Amino acid sequence: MTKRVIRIEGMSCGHCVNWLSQALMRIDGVEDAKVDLEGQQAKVSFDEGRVTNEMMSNAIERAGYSAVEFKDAG
Ligand SMILES: [Cu+2]
Repeated sequence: MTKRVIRIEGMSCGHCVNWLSQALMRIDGVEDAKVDLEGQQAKVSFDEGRVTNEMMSNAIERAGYSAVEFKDAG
């Protein structure tokens, strides 16, 4: 399982957190998504063989936010 931290722009409240975490969890191969409003980021655990940064970025965009940076989180 790969963990990556995604820096997000556009979240403003708890609804954004729930909405975005659902959008990430709906991706096939995503195991867990912890969205942090204060830190404006999401920590996602996923199967690297099935999920790409582009897929996550697209899901984030479709939910109404922007993915501005991806960092490996070990
Ligand atoms: Cu909101």
